[in-house]
Amino acid sequence: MSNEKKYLTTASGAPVGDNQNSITAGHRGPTLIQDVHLIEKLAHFNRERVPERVVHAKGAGAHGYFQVTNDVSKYTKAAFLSEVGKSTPMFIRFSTVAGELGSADTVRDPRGFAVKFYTEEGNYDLVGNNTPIFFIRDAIKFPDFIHTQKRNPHTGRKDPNMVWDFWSLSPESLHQITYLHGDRGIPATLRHMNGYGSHTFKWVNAEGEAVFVKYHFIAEQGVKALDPELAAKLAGENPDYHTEDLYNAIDNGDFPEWKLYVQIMPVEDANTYRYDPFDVTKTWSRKDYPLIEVGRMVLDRNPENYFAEVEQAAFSPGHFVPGIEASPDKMLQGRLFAYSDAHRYRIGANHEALPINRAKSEVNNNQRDGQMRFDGNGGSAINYEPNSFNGPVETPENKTSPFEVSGFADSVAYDSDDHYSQPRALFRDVMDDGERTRLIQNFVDHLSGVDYDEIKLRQISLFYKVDPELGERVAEGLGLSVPETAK
Ligand code: HDE
Repeated sequence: MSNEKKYLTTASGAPVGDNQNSITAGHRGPTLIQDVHLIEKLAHFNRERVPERVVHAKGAGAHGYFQVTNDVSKYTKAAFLSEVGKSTPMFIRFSTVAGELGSADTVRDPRGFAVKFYTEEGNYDLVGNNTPIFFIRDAIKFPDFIHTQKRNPHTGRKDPNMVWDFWSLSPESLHQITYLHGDRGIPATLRHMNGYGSHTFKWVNAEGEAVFVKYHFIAEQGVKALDPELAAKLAGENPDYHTEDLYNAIDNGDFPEWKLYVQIMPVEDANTYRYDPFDVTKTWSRKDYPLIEVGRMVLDRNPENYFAEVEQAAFSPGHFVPGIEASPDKMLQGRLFAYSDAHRYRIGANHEALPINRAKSEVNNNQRDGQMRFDGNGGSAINYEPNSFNGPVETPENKTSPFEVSGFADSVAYDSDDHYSQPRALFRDVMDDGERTRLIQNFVDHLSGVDYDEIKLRQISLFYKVDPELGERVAEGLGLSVPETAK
């Protein structure tokens, strides 16, 4: 604690004479409206909350650095990846998905894994999860999907009927729900889980040559699950268990670390690969596209102020830097709009100027004014382009790389509906007997909350298509039989 004496003031800096007693007319008279200190305190208090994130509302953040450990400059011209040993400051926010601010950390849910790299070419945001895939693969379904994860509009309570009605009618969700109901669905801590970009992105090198990439952050601490019973107990006793663990680890100098790898796919493979590489419900086999090391991410500093740094952090998948670009993944495309739109609504038109979001490289543009413009607003500089007054100009070498498109504008479904082979491989080849048994129990526990056999049987039929053993064992656990139509 600093021992320098500080004095209370109003928000406008005037010294406060009495912070214990409102000003009243006489000893027992009514409070006077001229007690501007009282009025200011109560009025600001009413305005302390900004809208919470509509998803990923509960989160924990930390500062750190990213250091390049392998030369990937033949794939990307991104400056922060340009040489081994180069270090870039970053900020990460971990989060759950469905719960409101203040909800429990230790729930079965994907975890947000949002990284902001403050690079010399502006901020690069990699806004992923701790799962390499997602439930759906077209942005147009996202509001519907999230409605089923939130509260029933009639009862105001979470409702497994909505969750499983949607999932049993959306077979593309099978891979992610199998992953989610396995051991990785409730991480032991935020330190003991991997992170993924999930989508396919594009890297472009200095010669303009492109490749497709998928990102993998592999925890140096290893991956550990939390026992579901302990998780439920902690959800009641300490809803901030994961947040507390991360803070204490960093405070104690036990800095968590992840190795970043990428899978690289040549552009020409995209048309022939056995899975649509832009379908975020599918992974790329590491046998086909092995992991290539890129660097290491170390978290070594806790936020000073939770609201200023964690609540106001604004990540967007649209924050690219030269050498890193979007792929046609329809979920990614939708997110390119949604995130900054959410921030404009939540924390204002000038959210990028907030300290936690401000680029550490020079920001020059003609965006002016708007609420809370506290950063000088461009000073006396002109605010248009082209101009004759030496204003900032474009740099054509940083144009997005051109790519070919074909066909008609249309509402197009994905070509493939093989939603079974990848969860099958997860169930048969990745999980051992113990995890398979825990998976089936977790499915049975979750589906037991559903009131309609029609929904349960539809989901059992999908599990049966993944693997007859999975379908049979979940049906048995629910006291039902696999429908003949599924066999
Ligand atoms: Fe998000 N997502 N998302 N999401 N998401 C948000 O942004 C959205 C998706 C993820 O710590 C929102 O600031 C759409 C996939 C993380 O601040 C919102 C779609 C993945 C975070 C939003 C998706 C994510 C968010 C909520 C379907 C993993 C927290 C408020 C196209 C690859 C970031 C906000 C943080 C937050 C939109 C799907 C991860 C509403 C439209 C897939 C980690 O903008």
